[in-house]
Parts: sequence; structure tokens; C-alpha cells
Amino acid sequence: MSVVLGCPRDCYDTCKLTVYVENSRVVRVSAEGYGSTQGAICPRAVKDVERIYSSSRILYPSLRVSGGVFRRIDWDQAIHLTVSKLREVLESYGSKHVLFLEYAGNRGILTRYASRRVWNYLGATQSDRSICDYSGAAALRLVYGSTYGVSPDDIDGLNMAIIWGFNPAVSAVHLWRKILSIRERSGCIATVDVRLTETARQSTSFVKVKPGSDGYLALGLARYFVEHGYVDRKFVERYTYGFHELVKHLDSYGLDVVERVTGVPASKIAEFAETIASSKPFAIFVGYGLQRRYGGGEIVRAVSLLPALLGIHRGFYYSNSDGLPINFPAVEGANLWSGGNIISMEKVGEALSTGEYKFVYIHLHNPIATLPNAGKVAEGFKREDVFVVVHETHWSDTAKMADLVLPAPTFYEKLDAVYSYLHGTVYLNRPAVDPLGESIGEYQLMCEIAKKVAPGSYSEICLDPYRIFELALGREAVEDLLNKGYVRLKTKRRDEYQTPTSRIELYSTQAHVKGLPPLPLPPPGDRCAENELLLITSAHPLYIHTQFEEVYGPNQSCIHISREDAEEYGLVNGDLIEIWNARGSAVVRIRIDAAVARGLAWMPRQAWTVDGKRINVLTDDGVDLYGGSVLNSTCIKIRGKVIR
Ligand SMILES: Nc1nc2c(c(=O)[nH]1)N[C@H]1C(S)=C(S)[C@@H](COP(=O)(O)OP(=O)(O)OC[C@H]3O[C@@H](n4cnc5c(=O)[nH]c(N)nc54)[C@H](O)[C@@H]3O)O[C@H]1N2
Ligand SMILES: Nc1nc2c(c(=O)[nH]1)N[C@H]1C(S)=C(S)[C@@H](COP(=O)(O)OP(=O)(O)OC[C@H]3O[C@@H](n4cnc5c(=O)[nH]c(N)nc54)[C@H](O)[C@@H]3O)O[C@H]1N2
Ligand code: SF4
Ligand SMILES: [Mo]
Repeated sequence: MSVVLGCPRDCYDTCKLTVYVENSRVVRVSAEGYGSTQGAICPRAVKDVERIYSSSRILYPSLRVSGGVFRRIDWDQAIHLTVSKLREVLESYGSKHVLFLEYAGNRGILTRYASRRVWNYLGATQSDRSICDYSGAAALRLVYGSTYGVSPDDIDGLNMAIIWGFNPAVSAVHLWRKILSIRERSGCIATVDVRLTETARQSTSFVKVKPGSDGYLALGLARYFVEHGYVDRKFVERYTYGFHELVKHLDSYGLDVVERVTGVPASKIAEFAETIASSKPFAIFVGYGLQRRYGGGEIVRAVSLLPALLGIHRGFYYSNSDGLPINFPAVEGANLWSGGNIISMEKVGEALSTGEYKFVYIHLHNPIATLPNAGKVAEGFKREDVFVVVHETHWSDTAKMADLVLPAPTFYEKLDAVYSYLHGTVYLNRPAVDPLGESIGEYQLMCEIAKKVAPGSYSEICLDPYRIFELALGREAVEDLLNKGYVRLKTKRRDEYQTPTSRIELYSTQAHVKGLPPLPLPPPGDRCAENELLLITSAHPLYIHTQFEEVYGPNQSCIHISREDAEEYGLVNGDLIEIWNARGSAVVRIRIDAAVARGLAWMPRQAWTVDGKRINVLTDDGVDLYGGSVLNSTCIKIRGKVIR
């Protein structure tokens, strides 16, 4: 028997998978010839069978008895304990002292979005979910009113793709296959990155910039377009707002200045500008790694102006969620919302350390590993006065530190509808196999909790799952979904702009209300002290964050530095060194890498250090002006002593 499912991981691709089942077990997962996967399978899906049945699955509710020892309990006890602790905190302290943390483990409409309903109803404190793409999304909303841009189908009509601070050869393998078709059609693919990435190697050209200086490059290109008569005046007149103000602003971004700030020779910038101007239509694929830094929002804002100047409607891809007709507020129970606090996701460690939270409920998230300043997050969870419940599929770092661990089914074992922030297809996931062990889905568990803590409002909080799908997609789309197993949603028009002026706001009318400059003022780049390196982390091909260590083993990678820095510190390949900053320290192994520029250090994200820590013990827990994370603005020092 086989069934078709949508992969709900936090991946651009959201692949359509064929799942083969024999004797009630998943035996193979394939992606041949389906949807956006274009016949290929990623290193994660290919190992999913092993991950489903791995020995690190959580199969039963487990209560911590002491240290790292857990005792199996039954579900009645587990629910009773969860609800009585929750009630106790609600009654003695109030709902703001309950913290609900959730993130990217599974993006199913039911699993992720509808399971927020009871927490919204109770008024629990939640994070602002700002770690990933927040600043860039906020920037695009200022300029364009929403984040959506080109879809994979549009790639067929492009003459050029500009891959900017994005590594799709690793982080979006199927989208990348599609983009590569441009090269096969003799078009251009230019990659702008701080490292010679896998994507850059396969591109037709590579522009290497200094970290965080990309906003200058973008405004330098904009000025070049203006000076060389490449601006589409008719388009600008009709669809944009604030062109003259922008032109004046561009006075400060001459090629000499831009060369000095970005490290890209003026001749190369001019050549890049000429290629772009002569390769219409083009689209800029803006990655998330680019904006995880101080000034990240302003950088994306500057980059996003380029297609508009050359007369292209929404000539970028970032995230298409805003363009889809999915009613997320209805799914999450906006009508039930009772005004809980929202805290910065970057500041979860700091918030926990205040002792304000007495009950923490976590699912779809491994915060001890994935949040910045992770040592502080771990310390917060270790406090005696906080009760931590983790609902998980596998024994994650966070589950191992919880007081109560509840077993969850993987997406192969539960009903859901899965949407994509790249392509407009929604898949219906009917369970391929029964839930393993005693695992219970997030939505069902949310309903169990609601029944006990909010019996009077239970029927409003807990709706039939298919009713949730209807709230999300509308009745007609759900009929399609049920009949065909998928539905293609119609995206909004690319020539519509949801800004106050209904135009592309080169000069943002909303910016000053938000305390931001009305014209983009990007930073000149990340700044570390003389004796420091800038640490950048990005996606690893085998893992998705901390998932798949169950099959590929721990993500134990070296720190990559340039030959020049290695020589300066007297280091050779394989040396063990200590890296440190105000947040912590870690021992890592050196790898000299020609792809990495001087002053830079690179590691895959969520990597383990040699002394058994996650690299996030060092990452910066600051917040960008636009509200997003600044993981890629982390400065580190190398301790003089080399351990050989
Ligand atoms: N295999 C795999 N795929 C994944 C994931 C995974 O963990 N593993 N995670 C998924 C998720 S949640 C996300 S958010 C996406 C993220 O995927 P991407 O958007 O590709 O983001 P990152 O991998 O963080 O970084 C992308 C690139 O940004 C570059 N970069 C960093 N700083 C700068 C800069 O200042 N300027 C420029 N020009 N470039 C810079 C890095 O060198 C890196 O090559 O991937 C998704 N896909
Ligand atoms: N240094 C550094 N840190 C980063 C980043 C970076 O680039 N550099 N990237 C950031 C980004 S972009 C992101 S998106 C975050 C990701 O941060 P997280 O969302 O914390 O990432 P994961 O490690 O994927 O953790 C998800 C957890 O959900 C569990 N899970 C999966 N499916 C299910 C399910 O169906 N039910 C339940 N209950 N659990 C499930 C998995 O087993 C896993 O433990 O990390 C951020 N952290
Ligand atoms: S992990 Fe990503 S690339 Fe792999 S099957 Fe899932 S959505 Fe596709
Ligand atoms: Mo992400």
C-alpha cells in the first residue's frame, strides 16, 4: 500500500512524498516525479524510515525522577500532572507566568497553528517566533505591503536568478534544481555570499561581499541603474512611491564608497549591474541567513528595491505565505485571544532567568539547542521553580531536560494539512500508519488540556479537525483537498501592493511610525574587534536543525577559517582551540577553508562542539531594529592556547 503526504518540515520545498507501507510499518519513502520535488529525494526524507523507528523515539509519557532518570507513567497520570501544575500556576500567579514555546518541527495547519488555540485562550506568554525570517519579512512588508513574490513556476520565464545570502543547493534542494534550469537555458545565476558556497560554485558568477555590507552593494547597484538610465521611468511613475527622495539618498552610495565597504571591486559592481539590467526578467532569491544580524531588516529592504527600479513587479522570492488565501488567525483562534504577553524569541534565556515563568509547555521546538545564548536557556530550564513539559517525537536536548516528557507521533502517523511558503500546494496528510507507542497528536492533546482547564469554553477551543481546515482554506478548497489529497491555492496578484499608498514604497510612509528610517539605511557591515572573528552559521545538507542526528549521528563539525587567520594564530588543520565570548566558550576543531574569507569563521548551525556543547552557547542574543535575530553578528575570540 502507498499513500501520498506533504512533508511538513520547515523547508522551502514542502515536498510531496509517496510513503510505502507494509504490515502497518513505513518501509520506504520516495519522491519520484512528484510536485516540487522533481523526482529527487533529499538526504532527510531518504532516512525518514530509520528516524521513525529509531531508538530515540519517545513512546510513553515519562516523568523525571532524578537527574537524567525518567520513569514511565500512564497518560491519565501525565494529563493529571500537566493540568494540575498548569492550574496551580494560573491560580497562584496568573496566565502571564505560563510560557508556551513552539517552533519549526512541524508546520502542519493542525499540528502547529491550531494547537495554539488553548494557549491563546488562556493568555499564556508566548515568543514572537522571530528567530528565522522576521526582520526581512518586516522589511518587505514596509516596501511591498507583504512578503510574497515569484513562485517556482515563474522561474521558467526568467533570464537571470540572483541568489542573495541564500544557499539553496543545501537549504532548498528542489528549488535549486528548478533555478539551475535557467543556467541550462543559457541564462545567468549570480550568487552573492560571504563564502564560496555550494550554490556559488554552481552559479555562473559569484560576488563575494563582506558580511553585513550587502545593503551598500544594493544601493550602489541602485545608483548605477539611475546614473546609467536603466530605471524604468514609466513603471516607477505608476507603481512606486518616493523615487525622487530615493535618488537623492543614493548620493551617498557611489561606487568608490561601496567598493570600500563591501570589498567588491567597483569594476565588478558595474559588471554585475550591467548583467542585471540586460537580463530582464530576473528575480532575486533572498535568503534568511542574510538578515540574521544587526541591520538585517534594512539590508533586505535595500536589496528588495532593485527589481522595482528596473520595472519588475515583486521580482524577488522570500516567503510566499502572505500571498496565500489561508486564514491563520481563524485557525489559531484569534477570537479566543485573551491578551497574553509576547516576548522576544532571542530573549527566552534571559526571560527564563528572571524566574517569572513557573510552567513552560514546549512542542515542535528544541530551544536548548537552537536559540542564541543557549547556555542561558538551559540554565533557565534547570531552575527548581519551573515545571517544564515537552511534547516530542524524539529525545531532543530539551526533552532530556524536561520534568515531564509526552510522546508525539511523527507526521507519518497523524492527520494534517500542510501548506508551503514556496509553492501554493496544500497536501492532506492522512495517517500512513498508527501512532507509535502511546503517542498522541498535538491537536488532540491540546483538546485534552482544554477539556480540563477550560471546560466552559471547550467547544469553542476544540473544533473538529476538518472544521479547522475549512477555517484555514474555505469550504471549496477543503472539498478539493479531500477529493484529490491536495489543493493548489491561488496566490495574490503580483502587481498589487498592500502599502498605505498601494504602491511599492521606495520611501516608506510607515517606517517613521515604527521608529525606522523612511529610506533604507543599511549598516556598513558586521563589526568585530581586531582580535575577534565573525561567526556565521548556516544549514547543513544532512540535518534540518537538530533533526536527523538520530540517523546520521551528532552534527559534529569543524570550525572553518581562512588560511590567513590560521597563519596569524599559528593554527593548522585539526588543531583544537577554545573559542569564547561573553556568553560562553567551547572547544572546536580547526579546518582551513579557502571558501571562507579573512576575519570570518563558519560552522553548520546547531553543530556540536568537541566539548559537548551546541555552538549556540556563543551566538548573539541581541535583536535587530526590525525585531529579528542577529545570530550572524556573533563575534568570537580564539584563546591563545592551542590544544594539540
Ligand atoms: N538541509 C537543510 N535545509 C534547510 C534547513 C536545514 O537546517 N537543513 N533549514 C530550513 C530553514 S528553517 C531555513 S530558515 C532555511 C534557511 O536557509 P537559507 O535561507 O539558505 O539560510 P542560511 O542557511 O542560514 O544561510 C544562507 C547563506 O547566507 C550566507 N550569509 C550569511 N551572512 C551573509 C551576509 O552578510 N551576506 C551575504 N550575502 N550572505 C550571507 C551564508 O554564508 C549562507 O550561505 O533552510 C531550510 N532548509
Ligand atoms: N546558530 C544558529 N541557530 C539557529 C539558526 C542558525 O542559522 N544559526 N537557525 C534558526 C532557525 S532558521 C530556525 S527555523 C530554528 C529552528 O529551531 P527548532 O524549531 O528548535 O529546530 P529543530 O531542531 O528542528 O527542533 C524541532 C523539534 O521538533 C521535533 N518535532 C518534529 N516533528 C514533530 C512533531 O510532529 N511533533 C512534535 N511534538 N515534535 C516534533 C523535532 O524532533 C525537534 O526536536 O533554529 C534557529 N537557530
Ligand atoms: S526535508 Fe525538506 S527537502 Fe526533504 S522531503 Fe522534507 S520538505 Fe522536502
Ligand atoms: Mo528557519
